[in-house]
Amino acid sequence: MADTTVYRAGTTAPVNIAVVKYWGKRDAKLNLPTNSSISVTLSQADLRTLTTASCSTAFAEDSLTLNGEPSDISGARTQACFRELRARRAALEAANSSLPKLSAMPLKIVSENNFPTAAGLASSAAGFAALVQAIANLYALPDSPADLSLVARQGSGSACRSLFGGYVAWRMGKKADGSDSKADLVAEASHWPSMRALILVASAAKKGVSSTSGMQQTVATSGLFKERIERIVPDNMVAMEEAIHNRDFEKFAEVSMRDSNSFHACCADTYPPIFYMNDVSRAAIRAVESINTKAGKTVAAYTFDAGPNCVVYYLEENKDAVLGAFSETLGSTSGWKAGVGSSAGVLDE
Ligand code: 2P0
Repeated sequence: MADTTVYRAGTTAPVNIAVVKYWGKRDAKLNLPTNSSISVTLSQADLRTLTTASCSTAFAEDSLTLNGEPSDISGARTQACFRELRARRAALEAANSSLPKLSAMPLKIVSENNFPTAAGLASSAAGFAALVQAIANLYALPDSPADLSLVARQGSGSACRSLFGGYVAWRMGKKADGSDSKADLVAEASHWPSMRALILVASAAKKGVSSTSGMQQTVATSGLFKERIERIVPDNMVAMEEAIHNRDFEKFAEVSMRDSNSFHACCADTYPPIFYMNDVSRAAIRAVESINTKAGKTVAAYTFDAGPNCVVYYLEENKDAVLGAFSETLGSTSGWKAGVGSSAGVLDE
């Protein structure tokens, strides 16, 4: 009788928010960036994707269910992840004939976010990181998080950073095949445990210009962007790593805010221009500036991705000054508070 066993494994993966931003691809097919980036991984207690991967000869075809809805898997990025992971499993099976041939079975992936996908909170980063880690667990791959980051990167660039917790760098690499464009750990979350993130939802609407197409337009048309990738980001990478190593919040904050401003300036310099921030976003910037002025030092840092929502980094010891000010000025804006957390957690194997 045919073996119709269902093999299953699950995992969770966290959201990450960049403090030196990825914006621009030098190779769109392999998802190779024009610059390196650094992010902070948020606590999974607050924001995470939970994914279960199973495979069986009883399944008709590969499938993905996202927040209860069937999702298209025919896209080149999802296909690249499936193909890479199957090839790694097939190599194990070739070396050990007693292993079940999971690589030949259809995959069923079920994925859920514990936050609204529509809120524009880097869901593709947690989503692809969880998908890759769940299948790697199912296939019992020996690959390290850095090895798996090469696969997750092909799903979504920022996903490669969600395979690690804490403070994470994605090194752009130099090779044309992308084999050196992967993530590594700058510091564990425990290195700087008082770091917190406040997420202010300025709009839960889906963003107007997707990151993938927005960054392509910036690369093609912005003159400012050249300055960003040649000078600004390399300097910010060095300064940010130093700030993290030294737990220097003032430096961390200044580089975060300057890098976010530089990224959004390049968006405005794109032709036609791209605007991700709105009036609520700009009010959040002014609120952060007034908190810092009142404190007499930098205790809060804003950063914005490809949408209007604001992430404010602060240290636990300054929470009253930061959270108090936001509830006064932006009383009606919804948000989350998050700690800095660990990376993909294995649920079962
Ligand atoms: C980042 N963003 O570093 C930057 C900051 C948005 C602004 O990574 O095309 O969804 O899937 O590789 O990863 C958003 O880009 O783009 C992003 P793809 P992705 O977090």
